[in-house]
Amino acid sequence: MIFSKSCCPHGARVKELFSSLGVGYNILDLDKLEDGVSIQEVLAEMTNQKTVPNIFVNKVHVGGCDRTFQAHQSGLLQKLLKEDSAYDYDLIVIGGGSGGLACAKEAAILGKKVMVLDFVVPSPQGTSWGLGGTCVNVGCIPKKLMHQAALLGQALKDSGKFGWDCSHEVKHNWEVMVEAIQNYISSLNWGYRLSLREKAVTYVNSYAEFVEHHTIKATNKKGQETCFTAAKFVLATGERPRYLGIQGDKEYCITSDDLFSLPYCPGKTLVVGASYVALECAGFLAGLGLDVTVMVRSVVLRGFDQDLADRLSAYMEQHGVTFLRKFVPAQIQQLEKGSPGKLKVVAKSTEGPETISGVYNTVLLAIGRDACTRRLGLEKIGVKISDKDGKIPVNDVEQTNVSYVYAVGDILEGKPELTPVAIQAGKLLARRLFGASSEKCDYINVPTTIFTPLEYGCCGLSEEKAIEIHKKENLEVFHSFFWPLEWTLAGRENNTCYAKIICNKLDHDRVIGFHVLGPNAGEITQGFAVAMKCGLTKQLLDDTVGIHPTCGEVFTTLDVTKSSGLDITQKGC
Ligand code: FAD
Ligand code: NA7
Repeated sequence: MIFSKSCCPHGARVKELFSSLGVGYNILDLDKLEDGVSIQEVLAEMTNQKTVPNIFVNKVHVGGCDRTFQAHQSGLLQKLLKEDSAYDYDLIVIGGGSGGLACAKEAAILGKKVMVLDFVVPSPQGTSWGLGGTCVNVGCIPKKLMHQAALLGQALKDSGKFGWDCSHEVKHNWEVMVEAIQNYISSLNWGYRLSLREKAVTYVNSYAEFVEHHTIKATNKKGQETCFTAAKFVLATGERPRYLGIQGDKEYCITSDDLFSLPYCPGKTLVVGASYVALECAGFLAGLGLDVTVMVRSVVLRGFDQDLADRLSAYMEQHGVTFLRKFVPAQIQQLEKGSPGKLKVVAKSTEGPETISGVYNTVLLAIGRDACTRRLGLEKIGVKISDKDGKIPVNDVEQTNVSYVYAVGDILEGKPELTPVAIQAGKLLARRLFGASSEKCDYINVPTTIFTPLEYGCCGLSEEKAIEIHKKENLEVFHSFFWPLEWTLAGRENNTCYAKIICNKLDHDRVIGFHVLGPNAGEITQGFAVAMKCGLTKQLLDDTVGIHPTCGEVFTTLDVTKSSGLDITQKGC
């Protein structure tokens, strides 16, 4: 099927090519049709190609004139012409993490022939892992379990007041914790393989890169190469930790890729970076009793509500974590080898000539993550990536600028980097591609929680962002401290846990920002995120009867506005 225009010389070349191959074709000259312009618009939407000729063979979009000739040269066109499915697979997914697996499984459920390739390039420290991607192996799962280990330590401290006799020495054993966590992760890796097999998804443990249109080369651990073709591709390759690019960093520092399987206790640790991965790791390491310092380049938790970020870092500081603000490492030197060894870190101020140095057993870099898109051969097929950070721009149906290539998860430009987002996007993409669905992934009001010693849950806008979008005079902010009942008896501090909502006065006091700092913030935030999706207003919160005694009930009784300046400190219980 050739969509062209009567005067188009490229269309004429394609016609000649098909004639020379003895292939019959249909042609639609859009300039001769009344609705030609709208057909061209629809084609542009479907294929991301605005120009003609626009060629389809056996329902598969081939592209324009050049692409058709390239396909002819590579033999792909002949394959496409021969049979309905000229490709080895209907769908190849590159990356077996949260987004990739969800997409692959859903496509297989919808009856498609699917392949997933997943390959973990070992970290500079040599750490690698199994199927499942970041979340399962080196992200959410081990992180939350280590957070739990730290919370149990806190619970042990509290338990005396509840009558438990814990007077004998209680010690934490890093090796036991790591072994248990790694065993659990292995069971998840196995479960993923099994579920792919059950759904007849072909899993290949190889590194994938494009070599030409519709074709990837898969290279396994032994260096053996195999090529596979597919009608459609989904990129879900995720991100890997960034390094500082200074002397000694790759040699001596670890990242979150190494921490969760570290075979020895890291000891006195410097965490570089102040975003959520940094604070979470610093939080549980301190909770396990280690001496922890966080080196902050500018602000804590950039992009999050700074009011909550400050309260959170103040709490961590009061609970033993040292914050070195406005410093960046300049040099890392090894003083002693060992498990752990000793490292000297020289750091320079971001505000002046001052330098400082410190000795640590471990330096953990948590300074951001780079999208794994630069070694995928995307330039060979013309998929655009951002020059700045390698992220992939997609339209609202996760389609890249190359019509048969889609992308989901952490590699997307401007989207939240969270497991449930990647899963939702992957699943819905498969349903749109291969099912009857047109449902798109909703990236608005995605809730999240930072699992620091005092958890921080949020949904919607930070106060700063809300002011930027809606202007301060159109907002009402309600806030309150709260004192979890469990903390009272345990003698833990009042006026620390905090709740805040931001309401849009111009829209029925709609809740556009939800923030909570306290125990189980993730559990609390999840439910309120549903309410926000349903259009939660301040009135609806006031009309809701709370559950007593819980932390979440504070949101049903918020009556102090920030603008009133009234004191929110609590005097008693
Ligand atoms: P990934 O899960 O990273 O999967 C990508 C896979 O593709 C990897 O296995 C990779 O090795 C593979 N791959 C890459 N290139 C190729 C190639 N060329 N060929 C074959 N395979 C390839 N999110 C939350 O929602 N909650 C949390 O609590 C949370 N905690 C986190 C804690 C940490 C320390 C980190 C680092 C992340 C955390 N995240 C959390 C984020 C979450 O892990 C990611 O958002 C999620 O894993 C992204 O999924 P993905 O499918 O985009 O990529
Ligand atoms: P982020 O969210 O990109 O944050 C990076 C942090 O590291 C942030 O505090 C940065 O400070 C700091 N940073 C960045 N570069 C440096 C250098 N060179 N020196 C010192 N400090 C630096 O990364 P995360 O790893 O926390 O999380 C990335 C995603 O992974 C996240 O969205 C999760 O979904 C999982 P800045 O504020 O820029 O000054």
